[in-house]
Amino acid sequence: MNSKETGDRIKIAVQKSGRLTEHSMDLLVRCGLSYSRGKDRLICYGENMPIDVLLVRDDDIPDLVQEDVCDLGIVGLNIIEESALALRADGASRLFDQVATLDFGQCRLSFAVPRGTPYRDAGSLAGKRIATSYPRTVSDYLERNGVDANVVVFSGAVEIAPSLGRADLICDLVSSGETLKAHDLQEVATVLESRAALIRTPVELAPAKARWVERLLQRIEGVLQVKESKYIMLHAPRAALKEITALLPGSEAPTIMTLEGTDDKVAVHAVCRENVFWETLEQLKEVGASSMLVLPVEKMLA
Ligand code: PRT
Ligand code: ZN
Repeated sequence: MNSKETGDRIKIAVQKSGRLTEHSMDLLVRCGLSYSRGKDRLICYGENMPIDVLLVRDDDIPDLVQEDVCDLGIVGLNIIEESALALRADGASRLFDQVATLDFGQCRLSFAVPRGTPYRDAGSLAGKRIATSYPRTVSDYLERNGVDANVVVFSGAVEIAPSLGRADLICDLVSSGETLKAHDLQEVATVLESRAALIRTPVELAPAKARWVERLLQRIEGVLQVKESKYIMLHAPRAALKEITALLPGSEAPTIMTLEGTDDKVAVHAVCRENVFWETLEQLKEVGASSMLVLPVEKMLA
């Protein structure tokens, strides 16, 4: 086991309890991390890698990374953008680096008006009271569009602001749109498309730590690629090779092997970086492929 001297270990800030928690921990486990939880349940100690996970509120993650309390953090782009604007406004000389976007936590920060309220473009926001938990991102959007409006800060339950008479419209996170619908609100414009992302400290890491961060980043990239990837094997007439390889979704340079005892047929093996659907197999069959096998990919390292 690695030493648990905190200085040598990588600290990753992850949301303690919320929409990103399970996905974030699952990602780290897929990267090979096994861990035990500390007594206070606020730290997960990596057992097979020098990596510990600090469980915190998502809003605190950018600051923890920017201040180099944590080396890495997993948090939504919505929070990253709001924090970056705050840090810049405070004159911070260094932010944090965004090193990867991840495949969970997808949502968008959108304006929504009470159903039936006319809305044409950003100009329609002029003079309006806008309730939001993202005041800096919204103000920045208004400024970029040359619109003057009043931003009213709500820390939660933003969607009830119009019915309480506290705002004319809202700017909040939307994923399925059900919450807006339930409050008779209509999405009219998107300010930011968001998903979870990995950020890292602006401070240079000690070489041993830097190597582990690099390894982790490579593994994350592998995990993201693997989810959609398939390994396909088939037999193909040599004459149809061009057509067949063109049909393989997202594959680079397939391996072509001769088949014992035939001159006109070859075996094709390829990694497809996209899902392989029945329709693709049917099209492959039409141009002469046979003996097709599609297998899931478990791990991938470029
Ligand atoms: O306690 P802590 O501060 O850590 O958690 P939190 O309550 O601030 O965050 P949490 O767990 O709700 O969300 C964490 C992150 O998940 C957000 O910062 C986003 O990056 C991402 N995310 C993805 C979402 C949503 N989808 C989402 N739908 N965050 C919030 N919502 C809310 C939204 O605010 C609205 O109330 O869900 C409602 C809308 O959902 P739909 O499906 O009805 O449109
Ligand atoms: Zn939060």
